[in-house]
Amino acid sequence: MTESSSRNKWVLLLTLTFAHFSSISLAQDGLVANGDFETRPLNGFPSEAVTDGPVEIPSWRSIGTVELVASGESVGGGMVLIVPRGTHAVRLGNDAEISQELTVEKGSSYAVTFSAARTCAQMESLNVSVPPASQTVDLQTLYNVQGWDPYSISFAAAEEKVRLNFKNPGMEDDPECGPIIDDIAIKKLQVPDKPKDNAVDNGGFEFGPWMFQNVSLGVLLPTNLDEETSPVPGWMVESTRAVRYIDSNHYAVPEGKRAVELVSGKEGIISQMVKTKPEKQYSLSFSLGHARDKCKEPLAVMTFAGDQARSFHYTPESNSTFQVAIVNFTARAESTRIAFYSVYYNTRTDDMSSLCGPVVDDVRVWFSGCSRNQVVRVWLGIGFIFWAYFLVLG
Ligand SMILES: *[C@@H]1O[C@H](CO)[C@@H](O)[C@H](O)[C@H]1NC(C)=O
Ligand SMILES: *[C@@H]1O[C@H](CO)[C@@H](O)[C@H](O)[C@H]1NC(C)=O
Ligand SMILES: *[C@@H]1O[C@H](CO)[C@@H](O)[C@H](O)[C@H]1NC(C)=O
Ligand SMILES: *[C@@H]1O[C@H](CO)[C@@H](O)[C@H](O)[C@H]1NC(C)=O
Ligand SMILES: [Ca+2]
Repeated sequence: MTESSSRNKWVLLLTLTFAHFSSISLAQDGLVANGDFETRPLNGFPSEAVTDGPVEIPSWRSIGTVELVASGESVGGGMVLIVPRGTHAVRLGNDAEISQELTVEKGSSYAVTFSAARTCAQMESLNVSVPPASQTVDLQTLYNVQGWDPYSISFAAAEEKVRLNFKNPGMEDDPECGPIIDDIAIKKLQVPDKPKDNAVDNGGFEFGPWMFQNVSLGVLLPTNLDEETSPVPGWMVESTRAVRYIDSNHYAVPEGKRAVELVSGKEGIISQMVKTKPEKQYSLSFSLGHARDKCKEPLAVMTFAGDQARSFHYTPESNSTFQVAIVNFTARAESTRIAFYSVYYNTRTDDMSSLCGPVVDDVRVWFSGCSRNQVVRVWLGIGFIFWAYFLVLG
């Protein structure tokens, strides 16, 4: 008795110690170490001009020309640098890269959120990698007039120690060009519960990447083409441009706290493969909304499901910011692709250039083939139980 209880104590102590250590070392949701580049380097920020020579960026390892830049600085051509948030950010020169090792949970998936701006008019891109996974994020399109945007990509952790790497693959003539990055955060992705009455995973978009409370630009989701490691579990972004992940702190969201805004016309498609039975009838419903971000109407969404392709125009009742759209379709296979894109290329009425579009949320697919018969069967069943109960009591 005493022996086993003292052993239990040891087990408890060991467990607590282990939990303590693992909670210290595992990457927490939110900014990574010095993810906002505001930690002062040992020999000061370059803008303070205390010393010459290379500046070590705390918590990061860099290769090539990686510069800490400050807001208000200007580069060649009199262009003023844009620093997404706070005072400092980094600029990656030709072929330069910056990386940080993270301790993560092996087998889990993570989303990385970062802010990026391009400096020159040329095409700029970023290669974001957590080897062996890598993704090139195109910075050519300006999605809003502020000149920068938060983006998110995701990876599945194959090891406990992974290296998060940002590289500028570009080779521009002007060495002062190259993307600026800032505000790098990580979030462990939860696996959403499989809903019973809905074949769509994460249909309300509530599971997704880290979003900064203070940032009102949403988070752009670039093409991922891989449902397994999407920053918005279950969903894929197809086609060449991004869609915007939005929060209810800054946008009108039909359901819960998160939704997507289709900001890239036909070039930003969000889709999911749902399990179906061939030749059966299903219904797809979703909320079609306006983000209340001064987006100029008309707004419309093209919807694909099984044998159906239909467009819906945003025409809400009275003062609602969304409406519910329904498509009935017949499945043709064991899985059916459902997909959405914006029919129009919309911009905001105030600046005429920030990209915006219709909001999609609360996506549901359910078997509707013989709903009437099912209802009758349920009532017959209840009646039978009722009578059986009486017979037993009697
Ligand atoms: C991105 O970087 C990773 C790691 O450095 C590399 O393996 C991958 O080939 C690069 N991808 C592109 C498109 O340059
Ligand atoms: C939000 O902004 C305020 C003031 O600009 C700042 O003090 C605060 O740290 C920011 N919060 C986050 C979560 O970034
Ligand atoms: C519309 O808004 C008005 C005033 O805000 C409110 O009184 C009314 O109930 C709303 N109507 C609907 C249908 O929500
Ligand atoms: C979809 O099918 C249901 C019956 O399963 C029917 O009640 C409904 O009117 C149909 N909706 C549309 C838009 O065709
Ligand atoms: Ca939602």
